[in-house]
Amino acid sequence: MTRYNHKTAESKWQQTWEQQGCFQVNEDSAQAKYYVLEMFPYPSGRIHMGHVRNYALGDLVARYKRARGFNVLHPMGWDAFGLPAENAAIQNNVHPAKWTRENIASMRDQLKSMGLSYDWSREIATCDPDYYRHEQKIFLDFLDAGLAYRKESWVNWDPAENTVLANEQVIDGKGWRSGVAVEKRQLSQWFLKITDFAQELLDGLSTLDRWPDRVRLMQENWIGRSEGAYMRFGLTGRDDAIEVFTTRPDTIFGASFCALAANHPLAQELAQSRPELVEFIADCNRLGTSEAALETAEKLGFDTGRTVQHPFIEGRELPVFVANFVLMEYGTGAIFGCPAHDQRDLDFARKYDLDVVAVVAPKDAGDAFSVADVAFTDDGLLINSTFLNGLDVATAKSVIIDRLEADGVGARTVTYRLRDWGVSRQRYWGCPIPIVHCDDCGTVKVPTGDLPVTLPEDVSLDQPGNPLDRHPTWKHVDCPECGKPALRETDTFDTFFESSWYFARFASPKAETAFDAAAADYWLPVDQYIGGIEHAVLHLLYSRFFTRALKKCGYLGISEPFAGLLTQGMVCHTTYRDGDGNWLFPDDIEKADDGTISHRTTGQTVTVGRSEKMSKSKKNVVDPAAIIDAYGADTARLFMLSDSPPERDLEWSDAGIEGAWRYLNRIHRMVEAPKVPLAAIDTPQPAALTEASLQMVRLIHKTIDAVSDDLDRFHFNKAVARIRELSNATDELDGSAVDVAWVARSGLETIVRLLGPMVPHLGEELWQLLGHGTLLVDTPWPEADPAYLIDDSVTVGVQVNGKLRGTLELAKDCDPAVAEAEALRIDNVVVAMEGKPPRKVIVIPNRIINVVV
Ligand code: ANZ
Ligand code: ZN
Repeated sequence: MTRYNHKTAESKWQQTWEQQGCFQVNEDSAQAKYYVLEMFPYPSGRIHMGHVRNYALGDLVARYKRARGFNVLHPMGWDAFGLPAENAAIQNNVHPAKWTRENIASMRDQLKSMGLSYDWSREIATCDPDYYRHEQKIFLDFLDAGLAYRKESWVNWDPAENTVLANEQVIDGKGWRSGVAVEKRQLSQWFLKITDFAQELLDGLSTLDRWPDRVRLMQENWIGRSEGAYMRFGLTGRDDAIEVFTTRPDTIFGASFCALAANHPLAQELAQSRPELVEFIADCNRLGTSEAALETAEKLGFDTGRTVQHPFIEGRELPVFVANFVLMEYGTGAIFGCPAHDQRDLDFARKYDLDVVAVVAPKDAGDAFSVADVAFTDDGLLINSTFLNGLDVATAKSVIIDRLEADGVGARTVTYRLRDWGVSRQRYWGCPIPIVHCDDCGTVKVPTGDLPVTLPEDVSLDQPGNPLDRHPTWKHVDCPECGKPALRETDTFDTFFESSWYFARFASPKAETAFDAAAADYWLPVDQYIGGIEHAVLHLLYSRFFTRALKKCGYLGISEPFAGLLTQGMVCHTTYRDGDGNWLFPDDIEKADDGTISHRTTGQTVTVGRSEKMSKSKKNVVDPAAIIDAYGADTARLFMLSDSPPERDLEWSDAGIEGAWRYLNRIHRMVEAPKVPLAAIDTPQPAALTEASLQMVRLIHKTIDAVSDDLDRFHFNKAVARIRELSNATDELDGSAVDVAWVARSGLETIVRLLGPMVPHLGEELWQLLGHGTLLVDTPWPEADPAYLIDDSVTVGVQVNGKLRGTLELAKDCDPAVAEAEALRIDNVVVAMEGKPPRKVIVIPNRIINVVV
């Protein structure tokens, strides 16, 4: 008996698949398509366990669907622009392009060692001019369609990375990568009009029934639709007014102040005569523009000394503040505050000693209701509000808005939290924005014939600021319109630009235009997208927007890019620290027999921390390459699938890997050296089976049925468990009867076919050992015969010449021939027949069997 050698077997089958072009696909209108996509990786240099999990999941889906007869598109590529390449360039003095290319090459090798069923002929790298030239054209088309524009705006500035960040990239007031507090700056930036699609993006969520609810809810919150009203408050002593946006116009009679954003035009105007206000505004601008930053900061206001008139209370004046918690980018950049019914306003009112008048009271509280430290934000009945008194909140809202509209001081409106997407980045390693700035002609589009605008190779990245701007010659060009000297746009696109359309490029990765229409029509949308929950908002929302924008520009015919979405959980591992608090690698740790854990080389005691997402910074990582080397890709893949459901976190354990490895070796042994003789290939099922064999046939069909169902629902861990049960039952078969031999082969073949999409190399190896000359990847998925899925069994009495001699457990409605055969095997029956042959056997299905001798 030879031990399964994963090293030779895995590379052998990888080569076979590649030579035979097994995973290269073309459009075929006669065959149903299925497009499986895993979120493409950033080429950081090496794959990590998160990648392994992601691709093991995707590959299982791809291979399963392929076995089920679909024409499966399963491509892979590289999200190759971005900051790490620039940082590496600075640290290691290597060009970002070279660094990226080399990383791609080694990661491609690693992915290939996993035996993933990619159509490598479709590989793309977003840093390739052949990719980004299409993106430049798309941008110019967006400009023509009014979906891109340039605007002076306040931006989130990351002082560590020297670049602008999108709101989505500011987390708790800090840069998503740098972790440094974000500042506000005013810059001229390119924006994409995602807000044009706010309602569509919201409505579209309800059609995505194969997306996790959690992701849909996150997108809904991000889009943040609010129904409310605009309302004008006339400035005392002036002709103009402050316009506010409110979702609670019903609380107008409780208004006790108005507040402006720091960058509101009126605040700016008033600051001209108030130096302290200039300072206050500057303080506000040091905070990021993100809501999170504002939420956590102390609420501060500056009393401008100005007042506005209450629209419904004659002679009532409200003070006007500039406040750090009012966003310029939301609503109108101004609010009215009603302290009794908004906690933020209440805190503010207590701090600046403003009125707190309750105007909504709980149903049974009555007019005397008042608010102390906690704002009342629930539904109730209006009080202290003249014509609104006694109404509930919803009715009061609609009555007051009608009144605002009738009086011409306001209007019903809907606002969205979603902001337009600022795509300009002051970086080198990104796609150049194809624009020229001319003193005479303004912003001029680079003519399509001149695309792509490529990056210069000779750059210095070791100084702060934008390397393209510093480059001595690159930006100097003649204006495409008037021919005079002009300047290129030196910003590059946010790298989320590239990832917003790559999935569609995969349909026709070599097309001369961004998309070949026929190919895109055939392959899109992606049927199953798989990736991390960290992309729930940014990447997925941008891609949904892009798909709609591309449709509007005539590129694509669909609105939603991803019909199904699976968000995989993280791969976690216990953390360890030494006595000085330094993180330790799992490999640094030694476990004694009594369970104590110490440092392998120093012998120091080690503190065991909780299990967390594997991350380099905490060193709780296991290198996939080492695992694949020691145990094989199949073992790593099986472990990734078997321990928890895909959307949950997975706890890495050596025991788990060992368990997967042992199981695969056992299966190999079962096929290579079967305990019972196997029937020849393609032997038809014997007409009569013993009850034991029949039970086994039932188990086989039930396993096929259940595993198929599990795979359809992504219950991969359950599927693995069922295949293991079938393996146990098959391993227990005993004897050399014809039906046992038949059942043994059937069991093994079924196990191999069901395991194939999970452990494809071993699958091929075993398929061959079982005597097949075909490839397992080309073998259709097994079909469950419904006849064997019936579960109920019945107890049937067995008589000899009318006298009860025994009972049988039989499947309900089982074949009478089977019932008869079983009956004649019962010892008591054989004795009662006294060696005579049966003259007649009467089978009354599910009830009784009478043997007449
Ligand atoms: C008066 C009021 C009374 C409000 C009350 C709330 C409760 P959502 O639901 O998130 O859309 N607001 C409006 N514009 C703002 C801005 N630019 N910066 C900060 N806050 C702003 O929130 C809408 C509410 O947030 C609005 O309704 C407004 O305060 C405030 F008892 O108006 B409300
Ligand atoms: Zn010009």
